[in-house]
Amino acid sequence: MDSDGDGYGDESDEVDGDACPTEFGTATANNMFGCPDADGDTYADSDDAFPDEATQHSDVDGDGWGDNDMLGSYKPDHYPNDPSRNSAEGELVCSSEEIEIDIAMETSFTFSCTLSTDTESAFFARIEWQPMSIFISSSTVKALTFDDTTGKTQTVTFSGTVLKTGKANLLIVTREPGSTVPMDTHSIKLVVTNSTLDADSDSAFGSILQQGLENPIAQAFIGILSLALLMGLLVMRGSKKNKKVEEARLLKKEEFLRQRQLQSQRFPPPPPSKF
Ligand SMILES: [Ca+2]
Ligand SMILES: [Ca+2]
Ligand SMILES: [Ca+2]
Ligand SMILES: [Ca+2]
Repeated sequence: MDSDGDGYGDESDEVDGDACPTEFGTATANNMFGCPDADGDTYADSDDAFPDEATQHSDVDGDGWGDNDMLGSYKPDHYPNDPSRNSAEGELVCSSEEIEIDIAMETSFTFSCTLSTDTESAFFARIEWQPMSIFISSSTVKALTFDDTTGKTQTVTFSGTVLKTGKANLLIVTREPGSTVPMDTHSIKLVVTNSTLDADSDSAFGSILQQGLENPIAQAFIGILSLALLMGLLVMRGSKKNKKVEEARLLKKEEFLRQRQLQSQRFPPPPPSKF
């Protein structure tokens, strides 16, 4: 009898017996013939520490990382019997702690980072730095493979182009894909200046001005200057007013003369006497 029709007989004690006689299943590993196996890795879902990950089925130390540490497997545990360690471990050392750039002389910069590991099994590593508005990088991620042929130390080189002056902290992070915890990090201080702007002399002028303004003699001088300016303005306004009065007076005079002329035309003077 094969009630669930998966090819395994209902008698579980016999050859090819179905360990799950009422459930259709394809599992074969660990004598769990005929039980459901969602990820198809031959391990029954009930016997699979990672029922949806085909590359892993056991986790002996129970830290959530799989015992299969082959390259490309899901969350490979490089320390399968140590619950406190799991992903590959390494130390990152970069060529610079601080990079200073005078944007007037150059805009590009490079640095290198070396990852050293003592993890025995093969693994992938990513070395990444975060792009920021102060620069553009030619490549932000370097992918490395560590295996028997590569040795335990590898170096990558990064390059970037700065876009403006300022300061930034470049954070370089290395991690094994799938791991949320970085293997190691390194930070580089990036200081970008521009010597053609001559920021120092500007600030020197500013401080002289500031000192001058705080000097009592200078303050008195500024006071007198302000007063003189005010008086000058008042005088200008006064002469403008006088000019207006003068114009009005002349207009009045003209009008008076015109009126007198009209009057003399209307009443001409008597002709001169013959005597
Ligand atoms: Ca079955
Ligand atoms: Ca499975
Ligand atoms: Ca699995
Ligand atoms: Ca472990």
